[in-house]
Amino acid sequence: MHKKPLVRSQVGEKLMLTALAGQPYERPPIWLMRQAGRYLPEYRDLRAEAGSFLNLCLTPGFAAEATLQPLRRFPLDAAILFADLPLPALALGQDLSYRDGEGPVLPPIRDRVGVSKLHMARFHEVLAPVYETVRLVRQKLPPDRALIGFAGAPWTLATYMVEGGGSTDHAHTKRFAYGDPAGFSALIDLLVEATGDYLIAQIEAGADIVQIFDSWASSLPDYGFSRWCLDPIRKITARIKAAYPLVPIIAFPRGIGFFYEGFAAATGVDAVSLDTGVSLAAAAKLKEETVIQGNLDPQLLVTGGRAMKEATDQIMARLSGENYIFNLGHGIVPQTPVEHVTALVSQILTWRK
Ligand code: 1CP
Repeated sequence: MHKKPLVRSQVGEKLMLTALAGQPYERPPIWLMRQAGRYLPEYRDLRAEAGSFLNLCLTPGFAAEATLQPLRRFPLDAAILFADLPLPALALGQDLSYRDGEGPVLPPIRDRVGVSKLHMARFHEVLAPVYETVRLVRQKLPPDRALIGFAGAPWTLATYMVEGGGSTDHAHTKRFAYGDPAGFSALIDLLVEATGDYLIAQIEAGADIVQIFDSWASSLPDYGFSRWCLDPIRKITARIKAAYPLVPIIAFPRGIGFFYEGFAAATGVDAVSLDTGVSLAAAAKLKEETVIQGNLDPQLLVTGGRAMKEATDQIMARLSGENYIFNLGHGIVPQTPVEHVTALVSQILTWRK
């Protein structure tokens, strides 16, 4: 694999950037998807203090604190911006709220008339607190820890905007996309523009890396996969690379199975995050074409003990070495005991071949 140049001032400083450049390292970096959140008692306290989840996300002092909490407990190699995936929908003029302990709720947009009401006029104004959070975190984060900015991919964000919240079948989104591809394209094109702007603003505020979450890419069949998953991510990547060629981009196209092969080349991203369904054999093969991240089952982190240790050893034995970042295959769940996270992080930090 081609080795990418590192920014001189960052050489040897951030293990995450060394790994993302495909350079050799002593051990793989580790961070964990959804490392902030309800499994941490200090997060639950902060959440109660903030009142609402939206207030937590959009108050820089609170959001920066939530971002930093997991790094105070565990020696992780990266912090990930505390925000939520549907925030750009709010910034485009769609209402967004949260029911206690649950996911986002939005008034659904089901057709091109709905799409035509969205606009960029107040986009950066609404998201300004997120950029301020990035600035605050970068100031407080030690220089050897990376800060990951993030956004949802257009397809995944569109599923929340069209369904009006979380869904497992994405039936309305598919009916819109298949039935009126030009109308749905107008939504995706707007989200490509908005997401590119959003990630560039996070980089300008101090994010070292950005990750694009296509958490519902799994729901696209071959028909539509290029148009709604690959193309939008490729366009966003090209735009970021034109402005900031040295900022690594990670994509998480969750659950895409065989489509993982060639994904990095097709989109231009520097790394792909693997879900729990990718076999270690397939992951080892993917590692020859791009940097990979993943893919311990978050439920093993709930179980802990021997099962977690064995599974982690198997992953490390097969994948550690350059081009690999340790992570989960999806986010930490609220039932996770904190001690299991401590044990996992220490296993990676002390791991030797
Ligand atoms: O530590 C971190 O990772 C920080 C922040 C973070 C991130 C990166 C949160 C906080 N959310 C996200 C991304 C996100 N949000 C994704 C992509 C990653 C993934 O696939 O898990 C998605 C799909 C969402 C949407 C969302 N937000 C859901 C899922 C809803 C559904 O049914 O589809 C939920 C439950 C939320 C709320 C949320 N976001 C984050 C937290 C800590 C919470 C829980 C809110 C609470 O405290 O009550």
